[in-house]
Amino acid sequence: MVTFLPSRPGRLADVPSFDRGIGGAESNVACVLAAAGHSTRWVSRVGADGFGDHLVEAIGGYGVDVSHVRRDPARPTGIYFRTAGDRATDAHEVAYYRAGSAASAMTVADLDLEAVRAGRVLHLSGITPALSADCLTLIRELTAPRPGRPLVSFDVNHRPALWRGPHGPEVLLDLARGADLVFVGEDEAEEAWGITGGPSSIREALPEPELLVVKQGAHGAVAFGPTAGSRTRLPAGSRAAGAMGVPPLERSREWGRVGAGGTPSGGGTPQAPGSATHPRPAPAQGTYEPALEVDVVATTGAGDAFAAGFLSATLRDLPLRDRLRHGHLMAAAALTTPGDLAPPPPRALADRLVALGDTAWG
Ligand code: KDG
Repeated sequence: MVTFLPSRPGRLADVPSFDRGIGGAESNVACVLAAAGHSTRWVSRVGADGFGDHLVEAIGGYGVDVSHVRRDPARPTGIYFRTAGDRATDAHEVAYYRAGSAASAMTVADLDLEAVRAGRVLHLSGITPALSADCLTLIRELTAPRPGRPLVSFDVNHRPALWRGPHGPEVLLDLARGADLVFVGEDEAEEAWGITGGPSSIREALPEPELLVVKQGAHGAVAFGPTAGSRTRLPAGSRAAGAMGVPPLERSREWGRVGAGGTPSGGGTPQAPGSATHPRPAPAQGTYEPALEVDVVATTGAGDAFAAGFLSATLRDLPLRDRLRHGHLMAAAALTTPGDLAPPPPRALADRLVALGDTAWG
């Protein structure tokens, strides 16, 4: 979607002019991944209008394959306006103009699903199913079990303003259960699903995905790797598939660090599942990494950048801790620009920053 960024702070009613930018959660992820050197494709639907031209050209300009984006002559491209966030609370206003937009008319029948499923990772968000009943059906189809499907990544992206139809955000929990990798904010889990009690409670409610990342805003993020009961549905032969298991020793050590940082938990030494001497391991254990401290200009797009950094590191088989660090690095770049997108640090620099170690990150 096209985004309009305010020329100055203030209420929507008072801002006199806006600058055009590009946004949309999934295309943001595709752009950051492309800028980080990955081959990406964005599959969507935009109007046959000037805004649609702009999106296709700008997103294509990042190196994203836009050849499967459909143009809809009957419906407009979705747009939205937002105000600058309050520095302390990040409270801002958003005005969506996307009801009846081209993207809201996407259906299972008219998207090229082969093109959608062609990559090693398929990234979806909880925004699309909120757009229309057809879009909800589409995301249900893409998160349904299917042999040989790509790693399905799902960012919950709860947008309260969009849930106006018969369904509420509780459907996002079902959709998340069908994914292999889920990103969710601790605040989103509470607002959308009423889950309180932090990352472990969210993991308890969502044990199915192989990987779960719980974001804690400016504090950091916790990643949960495979548990005894989780499915393994990663594509055979994929480099990413081999990377999903995190050595128990590392998880144990990392969990100790979380405890030291103030998130109390049992933890303990993980044991082999199922045997008499080794009862099933304790429920999910997480790997915590603190976020980077930056002077925030705007938070929009930071979650997408975080997801892109985590996915980039996942595609490169890096350990969970480094995936989180790559996520935080990309998010820091997005947080320090007014628009949704910021050029990510070059890969070699990102790798060096991630390797700096606990002193730099603690
Ligand atoms: O994550 C950033 C997005 O929220 C923004 O670009 C707009 O996709 C968007 C939405 O629907 O909120």
